[in-house]
Amino acid sequence: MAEVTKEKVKKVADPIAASIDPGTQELIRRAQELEIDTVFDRAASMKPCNIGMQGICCKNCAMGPCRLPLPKGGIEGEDTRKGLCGATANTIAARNFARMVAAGAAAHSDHGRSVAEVFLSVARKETRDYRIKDPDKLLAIAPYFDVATKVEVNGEEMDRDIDEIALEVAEKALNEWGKAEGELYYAKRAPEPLYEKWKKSGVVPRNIDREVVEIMHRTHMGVDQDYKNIVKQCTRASLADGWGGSMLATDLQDVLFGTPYPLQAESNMGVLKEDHVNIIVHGHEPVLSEMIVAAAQSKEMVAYAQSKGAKGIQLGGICCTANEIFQRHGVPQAGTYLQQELAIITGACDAMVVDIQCVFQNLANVAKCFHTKLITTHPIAKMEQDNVIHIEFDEHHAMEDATRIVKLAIDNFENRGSEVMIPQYKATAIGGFGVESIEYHLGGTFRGSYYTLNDNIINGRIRGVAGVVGCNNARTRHNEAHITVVKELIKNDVIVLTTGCNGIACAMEGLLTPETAHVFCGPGLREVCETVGIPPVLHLGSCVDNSRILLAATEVVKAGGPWKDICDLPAAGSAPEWMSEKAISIGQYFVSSGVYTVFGYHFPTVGAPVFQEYLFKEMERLYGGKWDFEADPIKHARLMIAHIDKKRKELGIDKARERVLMDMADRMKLEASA
Ligand code: BF8
Repeated sequence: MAEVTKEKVKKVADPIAASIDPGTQELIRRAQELEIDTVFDRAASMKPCNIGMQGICCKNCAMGPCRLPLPKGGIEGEDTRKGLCGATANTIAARNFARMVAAGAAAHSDHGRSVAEVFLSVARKETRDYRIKDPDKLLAIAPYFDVATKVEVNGEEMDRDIDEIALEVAEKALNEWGKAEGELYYAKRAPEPLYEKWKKSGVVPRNIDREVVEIMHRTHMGVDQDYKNIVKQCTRASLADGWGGSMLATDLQDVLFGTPYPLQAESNMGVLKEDHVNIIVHGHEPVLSEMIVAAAQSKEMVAYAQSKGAKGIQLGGICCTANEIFQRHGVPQAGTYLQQELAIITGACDAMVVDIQCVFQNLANVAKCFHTKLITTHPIAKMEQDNVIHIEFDEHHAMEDATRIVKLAIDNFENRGSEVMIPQYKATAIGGFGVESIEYHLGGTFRGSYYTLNDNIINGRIRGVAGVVGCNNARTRHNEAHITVVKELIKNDVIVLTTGCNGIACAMEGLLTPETAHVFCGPGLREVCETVGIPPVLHLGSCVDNSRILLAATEVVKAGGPWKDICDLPAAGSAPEWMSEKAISIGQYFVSSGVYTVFGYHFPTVGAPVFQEYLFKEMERLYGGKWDFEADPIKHARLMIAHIDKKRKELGIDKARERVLMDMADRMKLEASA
């Protein structure tokens, strides 16, 4: 078996050192028994390039690559390193960093564009397979596009026709990618002081595509050679992602597929069932996965599966598609980014359907060793291996495509080999939180507002708010930093908002349940969670849904308190195991929105200390947020807590917190002296 891959693997991974999850460890071991290499083994046998990872290799022209390693013992005096053209280490690292922002912003925003195109088809009634599921959300976002929701008829104000509103919003939304004049509509959703800072610095995005293109131009050989000016464009492009492409993706997905509200599901590979047809949906755009869910749940397909000897159809998600179908339908998450090959190694995956982003090409090699049908669906994301089936997904006949894919999986059930090994690990998880549901949960229909959250931040029961997000990285132990950072935060009364693979990691670990509050939280956060009935770790969706974190922070600002802007809040961001260029774009828009943001694993600018200092210190003067890096997860969380405490002190709410933390002995002393 697997002769293709067997030869190449020099070393194999130690399963225990590779992941904290026992199910993942079992499957790594299983793959090794079958002599099929996985990302964990490849990480053990191939080391990263030390110069490239420090951001100081320039390959932007054919005179290079120019490599500018740091001198042994560091830089004393002037940094004289330069490439053939004279580009300094700062310029090279800034260009590389900027290109990561551009790629990340492009990925999120192109995803958003696809959703906007489907939305326009729906508004034009060109497809019957999708429809507007949440008209209230449409009415809520329409004003941001200057689209009227009321009309005057005979002097009376009436509700405007919803189809008309949809069409106007769809056209204006799609225009955000390439409009010739003006600025992004959503920039004004930010708190006013933040918008004013962007305006003053000249970084309000003009349109989404232009900001990405401009990074590519500026970082071409011989253009922008001032790292501060390059970072300025990083900010503008990243804002076009966070407050543009990603936010539009989230909003339009909510309009089309429904705004998530809390629901319960399960997480980890144990959700697969030996006696069911198992279909893994992997990638990012819910435009595909929504239809697969609908097809797999249809009576006809279930009956067809039963006619082939299966008890039913089990869907499972990997990566952000997992988050999308989890938050809207309660479809279980099979695993994170690093578990994608392992889903096939179970031997129980009848089909894996992928679209865009975070998909390993090695899936095709692993699928060759099993009966699994690997199906690509997106015109921009194909694979060269000949065992991969391409079924192009089109919104005009989406249900037909989805049914074809599900049928293919069902027909493949009988080809399953006898060697099925599904690790029996899974955890219950509550997901589906968002700006709207947090408001509802904390205030109910009677008093739905962010007031309760603000009140508890001010009185210190909630010490602060953290957004912990992002990928896995095969260079670090799978899920270890994610879980350690989150546990340390909630232990110290910091409520966590999670998305992406961190959200799946937390779900697998059982942290997305209200009961977690009792076991892992500090006393203040526990009290709030138990009173309101929410988990201390709130799952807000996929990586494009980091826009929900921006909007939740904006709601906290708007609901009132001693703060005026996001940067004043006792809040911090984190990506403990990042790997994707999208993570860099997210980090940059968090920082440019005023959030202190800590990355784990390593930072891709360490080879250019002056440029890094600019990101880590000086950026704070512009927007109130800054980057930081700490690989050790406990120290990482403590940096975030220290920042939160600093903000509490600046706001004058540190005293309130001390009062809350008094133990019983202190209280008795007080009572005795009264
Ligand atoms: O967009 S967290 S590994 S799945 S990049 Fe990819 Fe990272 Fe996972 Fe989603 Ni986000």
